[in-house]
Amino acid sequence: GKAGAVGAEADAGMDAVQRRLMFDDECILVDEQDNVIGHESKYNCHLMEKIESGHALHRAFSVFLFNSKYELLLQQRSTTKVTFPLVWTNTCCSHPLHRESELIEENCQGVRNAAQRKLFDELGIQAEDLPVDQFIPLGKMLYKAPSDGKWGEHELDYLLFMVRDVKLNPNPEEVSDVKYVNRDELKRLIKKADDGEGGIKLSPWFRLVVDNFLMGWWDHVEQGTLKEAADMKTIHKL
Ligand code: DMA
Ligand code: MN
Repeated sequence: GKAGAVGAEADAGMDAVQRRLMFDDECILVDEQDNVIGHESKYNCHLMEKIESGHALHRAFSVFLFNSKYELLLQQRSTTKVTFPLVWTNTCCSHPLHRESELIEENCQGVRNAAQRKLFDELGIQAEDLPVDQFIPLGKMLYKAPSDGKWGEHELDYLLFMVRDVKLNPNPEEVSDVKYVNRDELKRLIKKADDGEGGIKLSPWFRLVVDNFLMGWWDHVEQGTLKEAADMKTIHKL
């Protein structure tokens, strides 16, 4: 049909690396209680049309990595990302895939394995620099966010924290820039984004974490009490 033709035309401009991920990555479909109900290509999971029909909710994760000065590592997404290009966001985000090692639910093992995989793919951090047992899962949030007309997100997002000094080697296919921020620097960045200054944009999911959880959890980062803040039972619908 006509819509299909327009869609195919739009896809013709898609970066080859990102296109491959869109079709190779098989995301985990969940219900609103985070029960696995199936799987679907990354491509289909991020089509606004599918999202609006309620058939694209999938499992995701967002990593917040702090250094030993308790600064948070941010990344700016590359210009070639299909969803949310060039926005500033938390350290690393992606999806556990529908494969045995990333479906393990006990102690969030599958999501931890996926996080280790993507921190290497996106930021070049070696797996031995990121022991999976050192990720601290703090919470789960459910959110929906449009990117542009065609693409968007509808995710059940596991929020993982880690405090660790690492060596970075960002992959330009994924990441256009990185920086560590302290709380004041983050507040300034948020103000710039709010004022539309310098073209700075923040991702909608990072903004939700900032507005609902981040400063309280940052206290726990500094006090070494992150585990006390964890609540993996509640699913925060934002
Ligand atoms: C998807 O991230 C996950 C969240 C929490 C937005 P992404 O678009 O960066 O996924 P990928 O890195 O797999 O393209
Ligand atoms: Mn997603």
